[in-house]
Amino acid sequence: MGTAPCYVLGLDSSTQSLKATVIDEALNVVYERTVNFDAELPEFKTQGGVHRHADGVTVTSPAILWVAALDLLLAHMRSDGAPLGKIVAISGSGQQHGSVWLNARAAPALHALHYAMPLRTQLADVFSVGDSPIWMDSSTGAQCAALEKAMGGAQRVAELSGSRAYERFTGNQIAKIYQTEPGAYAATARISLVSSFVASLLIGSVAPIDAADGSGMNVMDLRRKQWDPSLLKATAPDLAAKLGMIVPSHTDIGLLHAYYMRRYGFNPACRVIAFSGDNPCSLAGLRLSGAGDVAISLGTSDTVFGTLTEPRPSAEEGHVFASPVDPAGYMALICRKNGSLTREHVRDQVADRSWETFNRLLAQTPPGNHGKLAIHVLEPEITPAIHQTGVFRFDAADGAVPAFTPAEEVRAVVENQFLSMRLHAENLGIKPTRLIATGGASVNTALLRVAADIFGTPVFVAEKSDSASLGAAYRALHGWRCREGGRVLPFAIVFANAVPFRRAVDPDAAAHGAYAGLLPRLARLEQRLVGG
Ligand code: XUL
Repeated sequence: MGTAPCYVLGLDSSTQSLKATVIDEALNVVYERTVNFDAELPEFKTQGGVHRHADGVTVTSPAILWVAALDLLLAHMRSDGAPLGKIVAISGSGQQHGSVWLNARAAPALHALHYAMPLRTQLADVFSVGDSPIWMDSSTGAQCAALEKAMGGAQRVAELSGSRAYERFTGNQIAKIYQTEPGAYAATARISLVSSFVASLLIGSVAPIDAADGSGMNVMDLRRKQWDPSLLKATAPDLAAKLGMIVPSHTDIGLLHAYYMRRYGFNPACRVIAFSGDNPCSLAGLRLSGAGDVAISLGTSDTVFGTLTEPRPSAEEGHVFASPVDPAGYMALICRKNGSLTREHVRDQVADRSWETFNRLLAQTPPGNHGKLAIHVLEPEITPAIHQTGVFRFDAADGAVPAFTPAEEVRAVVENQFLSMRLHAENLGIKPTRLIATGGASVNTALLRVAADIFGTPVFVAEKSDSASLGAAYRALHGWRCREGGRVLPFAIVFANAVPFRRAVDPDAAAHGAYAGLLPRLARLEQRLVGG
């Protein structure tokens, strides 16, 4: 990057917060700062960054919250003395699937941003739907069924788009809004993803959607990386124009708008690289290097993902997305909605709200929990597709039981999560030889030990547990280097000198053996609950 010190910025717009990570050319993190939505923007009255609606299945976030959070974060950065004037490129990560609905006022308002007024004032009236549906929403069962019917079945939708119809996928959310709020749909000029929306704020025009995040919509042809006309037609009318272009994830999408130079002191030459989804950005941040390297991300959602060369999407479960780092590659992903919040719920119920107590209780029971299994469904689950909420506990003979001891309960929730991840990852052809753990809960070695024993592989951890935001910064560097080089460079050049991951836990062979019999049992028990 030349001789003067230069930096790149990764912005991570997650469900609960907006985070900035600034790295230097040697990949050192030189600055980090997070705005927590509930705590720092209480006027939006979110819980965990979202509004859960009374029907139990609709989950939204106010789009203007993300606008307000960006100004707040940048103001913090400026007063912290972050090196804003030396940032040469910005990229970002967004929670996947969420949609931002823009009316005809949006494009001119973005273009005309004036540094003397906050974004939220200037963009207050640019939304045709103010409450953005997000990934936790599971209210579109009817639209999913209709899409699969119109296309000739779930396998056809999966073959084309990489996933069968999923409730949180943006196309099905779009179909619902078209059907239930036709006036709002008609008043919509553009529909962005959370990722491309935050990018739009930066460049001052409606940003294109990148192919990796576009794969989470059920309307993109996964192989051609273009909107598929038949999927669009089965979703809502006039959709192609509302969605705009799809670009490769490393694309330079424009210069940072003058608003940010005048208001915050950013570099006038700062470029913006296409934003992508949080799981694709995590894949970049974890530098997954081909067969056998599989990531487990333990955050609000728990996800398992790895790279793929040949997409084989399944009508049963899981997703195939375009790769965010290799225009010819793919990634496979499984998402479980009952992740950290569920672990925290059990901690609060039986472990005195303390992770220390939680881990001590976990150590009191043996791997396999004497055959006791539980399926915690505090939120309607994505994988497996269990809609009825509750905690379903079973004894060693598969009989339903009302309660476990605290030690059994703690082990049951953790073992269920990792057993289910392994079961569904195997169904999708993901077979790790090493796991790389990330996300907030990846700092808990007791949890990682259970993961190592269940998968039978060592677990590695990155120095930073937040790979989405770091991955966004790596992608900024990659996109910037591709632009400077005038061609697509291999992503690996970015992290050639990165610090290797730390081997955190090795599997115990006897413990691994104890889990062999539990997998088919869990598969049967899940099937009893699926669809209900
Ligand atoms: C992935 C998914 C979640 C969100 C979390 O398909 O729905 O992991 O991306 O932000």
